[in-house]
Amino acid sequence: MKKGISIIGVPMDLGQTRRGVDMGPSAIRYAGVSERLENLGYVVHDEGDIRVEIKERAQTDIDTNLKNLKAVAEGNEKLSEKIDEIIRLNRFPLVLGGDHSIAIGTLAGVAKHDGNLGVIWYDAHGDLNTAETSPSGNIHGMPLAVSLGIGHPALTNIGGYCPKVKPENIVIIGARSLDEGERELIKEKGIKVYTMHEIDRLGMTKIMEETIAYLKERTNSVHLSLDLDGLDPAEAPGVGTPVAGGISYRESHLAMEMLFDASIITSAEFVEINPILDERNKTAAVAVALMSSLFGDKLL
Ligand code: B3U
Ligand code: MN
Ligand code: MN
Repeated sequence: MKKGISIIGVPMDLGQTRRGVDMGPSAIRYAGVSERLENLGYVVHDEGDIRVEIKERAQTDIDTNLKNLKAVAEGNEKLSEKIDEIIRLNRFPLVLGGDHSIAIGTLAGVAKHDGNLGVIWYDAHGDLNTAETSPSGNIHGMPLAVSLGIGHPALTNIGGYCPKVKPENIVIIGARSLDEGERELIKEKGIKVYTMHEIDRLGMTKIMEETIAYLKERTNSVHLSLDLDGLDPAEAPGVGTPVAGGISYRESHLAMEMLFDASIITSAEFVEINPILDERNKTAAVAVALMSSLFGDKLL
């Protein structure tokens, strides 16, 4: 793994409707992210936050059902430029969300440097909706579709090119809430998905062995997009759309440790932490603990 890590906060709450997820970056910093990574021997550069419009000023666009489209697109454009700059400096981009709509900007910045990028989408949801299939109009339910080039052009063209990711280079882990249109897209595009059913049947060790082998075979760099609602709400309660029956804290640590051992991850983001809905910053602490495993913290 690269020795230099750049932390970028994205206080984005415009991709969904619950208040508080914009405070995620602050909560993760408070939980000690920089210190934890420095203690592992990394040089950590905290780049501060990307400027995102506040909800009170972000107007919902009239010609679309996509909520706050303009402001979400603007924030993501800035994020993609920042990510591009960090990769040019040969540092590892570690993005702190913010709602999951920020993956649009992260991937736009990262995929500019690798047209064959792999993606691990650790999430209860598929985030594969479009304006047509979305039950909510919330852009945080769409970033993976957008990265495949499917969706509103104001989003799919961020970074000045489209698409960002190939369907066969994506692995979704932890899915247990998929909308009808998302299921169809998964089948149509042949996206690899490990639902909770497969995790229960095969165990996390096998899931990660398969995921790593699959991505190693076809890609040279892999982005980890980790939505905290992939975990069980009992262990990560501070999320806007909790779904029961999720991945455990221990399974998640195991997954992160195996990713470190495989040395395939070249960028990462941790999203959807909502301190207002959290219990004493528990979910931010979980996120920092998982980051620490991803960057090589070992028990012995
Ligand atoms: N699939 C639903 C719900 C949802 C997606 N992502 C989250 N929730 N966090 C939607 O609105 O697209
Ligand atoms: Mn998500
Ligand atoms: Mn989710």
